[in-house]
Amino acid sequence: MRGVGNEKNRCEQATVTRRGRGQCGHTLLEVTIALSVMMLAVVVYSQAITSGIGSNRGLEQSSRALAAARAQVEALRIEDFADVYALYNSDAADDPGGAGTAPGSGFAVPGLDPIPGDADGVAGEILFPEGPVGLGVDGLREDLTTGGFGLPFDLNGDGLVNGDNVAADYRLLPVCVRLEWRGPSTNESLEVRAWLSAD
Ligand SMILES: [Ca+2]
Ligand SMILES: [Ca+2]
Ligand SMILES: [Ca+2]
Repeated sequence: MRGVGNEKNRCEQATVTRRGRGQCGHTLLEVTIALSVMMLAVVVYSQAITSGIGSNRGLEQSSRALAAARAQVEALRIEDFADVYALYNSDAADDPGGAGTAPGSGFAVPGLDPIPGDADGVAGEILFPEGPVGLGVDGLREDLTTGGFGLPFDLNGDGLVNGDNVAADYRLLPVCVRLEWRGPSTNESLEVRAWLSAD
């Protein structure tokens, strides 16, 4: 009888031992899965934070760009209207106060980095409807259909819409203030357009 009892105890011990190993293995699997889920959650959470930071920075840059573009349009409005084109075009030779004395077409915006390869190294640019006049000299054109300026239009009010240079006698002046900057993940741009007049 004692031998049978011992045999029974060994069987129970063996059964307990097997259950213990089974439970232990199952627990490790659960822990492993739980850790994996936690790691995934941490990764997703950190990506959400990074994305949020980039998004906030992008919005802040866009807001800064829009404010800068509007301020630039206002700066043009308060200038002597007849001089606006010569003051803010890209040609330094026609500057009213002497060559190279005018602000010109490019302007920097604090907090906005120019895009890689930017020609003048600043994010802001002022554009007018300019094109070849006569022997290929650039001038202010009222018949230019490119650039989104809303032309052709009789800018100097002489009743004609032609290819003459109206830089000296324009009465209406279409302008585009464009900003191109390096955003958090890609290059960004923004344009504000206006028609200036003497009034
Ligand atoms: Ca100029
Ligand atoms: Ca530029
Ligand atoms: Ca005209």
